[in-house]
Amino acid sequence: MRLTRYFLPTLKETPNEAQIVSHRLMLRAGMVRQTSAGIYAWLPLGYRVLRKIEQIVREEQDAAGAIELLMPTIQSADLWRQSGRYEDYGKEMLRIKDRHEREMLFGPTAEEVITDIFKSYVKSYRELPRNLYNIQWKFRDEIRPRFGVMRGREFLMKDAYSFDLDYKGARIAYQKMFLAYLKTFARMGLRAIPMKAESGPIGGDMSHEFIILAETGESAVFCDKAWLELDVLGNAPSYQEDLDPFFAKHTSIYAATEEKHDAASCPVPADQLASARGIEVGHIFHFGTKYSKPLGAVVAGPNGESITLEMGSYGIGVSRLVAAIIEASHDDNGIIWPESVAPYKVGLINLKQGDAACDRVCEDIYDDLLTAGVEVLYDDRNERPGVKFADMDLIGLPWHLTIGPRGLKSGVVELKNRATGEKLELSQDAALAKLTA
Ligand code: 5CA
Repeated sequence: MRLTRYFLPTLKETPNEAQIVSHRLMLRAGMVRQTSAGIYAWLPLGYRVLRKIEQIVREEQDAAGAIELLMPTIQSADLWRQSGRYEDYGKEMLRIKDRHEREMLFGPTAEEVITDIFKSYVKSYRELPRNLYNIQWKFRDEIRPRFGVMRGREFLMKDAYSFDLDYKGARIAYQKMFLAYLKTFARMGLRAIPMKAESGPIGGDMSHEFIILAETGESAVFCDKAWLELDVLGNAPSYQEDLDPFFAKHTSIYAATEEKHDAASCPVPADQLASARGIEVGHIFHFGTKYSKPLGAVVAGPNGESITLEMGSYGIGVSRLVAAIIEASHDDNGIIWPESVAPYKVGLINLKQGDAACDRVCEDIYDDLLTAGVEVLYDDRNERPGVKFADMDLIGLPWHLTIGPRGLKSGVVELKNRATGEKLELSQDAALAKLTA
């Protein structure tokens, strides 16, 4: 993409409504624009990152055996009356009436809808287990939307729902998602710690929040310092294996959210306990028959008996992750994208637009990168080098390839690694080889 034809409205000034670094950087890097309180338009650069994150989430859900579908954003109030949650959900639910005065709502989550779909088709234990997920916009009328997309009112969530015949099966489904979450967040360069958590309005008896430690996190969390060094996926099992040992290991190292932590009964000695703030990027729940029972989701068992389905649900805050990754990976100059979610891999900087040699080399490199399938953003603007460097650091692409008249005279271009700051002077061919490897 050529910057002169792109839509990248970067800001020099720090917007004063933004209180945390990820929100400031997302606004400055032209990634999102607030259109109403807690509701954001995703501008082109931000949307690319959102889609990359969504794709990693999708691949790991698929690998764990979950099946993707798509449910609507607008739901009928009737189903929520059947589960008993319509009144309980309170003001966080955005309630809507259609032209026939029918009560509808913008879904804050989808346990009722998926249970209703599943029970309409699945009648026998032979069709179990199943795990169905979708990646869809949710709406929660948060009393205090803040920190940009970190706590929005409209946000993108991956929500998966497992259906099993008994507790044993449901536990395996839960463990699969537990492992899938650790893999998902690791691919984004994040260390997410699973912490014992309250299950809140979703309900249930077993629940873990996946938390990224960050000073700006909304909740206080406590964990054994062992978590900070643990090679989480070092000996990760495959999904076909017995996941009990892996699950037991990772749930035995202490980690709890504030609501679950009790200083008096905490098994970890004070000098081994890390107390920090955290961002919740995922939350998994086992809740048994909480929804299947009132909604009548039953199957025929091996002897023809009627069995109420065991369920769990598994959420990931896809849009929140964009901000969480920035909280975990930035410096004073801007964002530092891990390569797996970067909007473009390479930023190509022409230091002297209009100079015949610089233009020619840049055009050649740009074409070669595109041909090799490398995502590249070419700064072909007629701007001062300082402006170009500052913008490129701000938007945080992993590699910056700079072409200037002085370097060209000695046959070199400069390749900078955004994360380490390391700069290499290389021949054009060597730089290309490194970026296309
Ligand atoms: N039905 C369950 C799991 S499918 C559920 O709704 N879980 S949840 O309430 O914990 O939400 C799942 C994830 O969505 C959270 O872990 C969080 O990362 C994200 N999330 C929740 N509320 C918001 C919000 N207001 N803004 C951005 N992300 C949010």
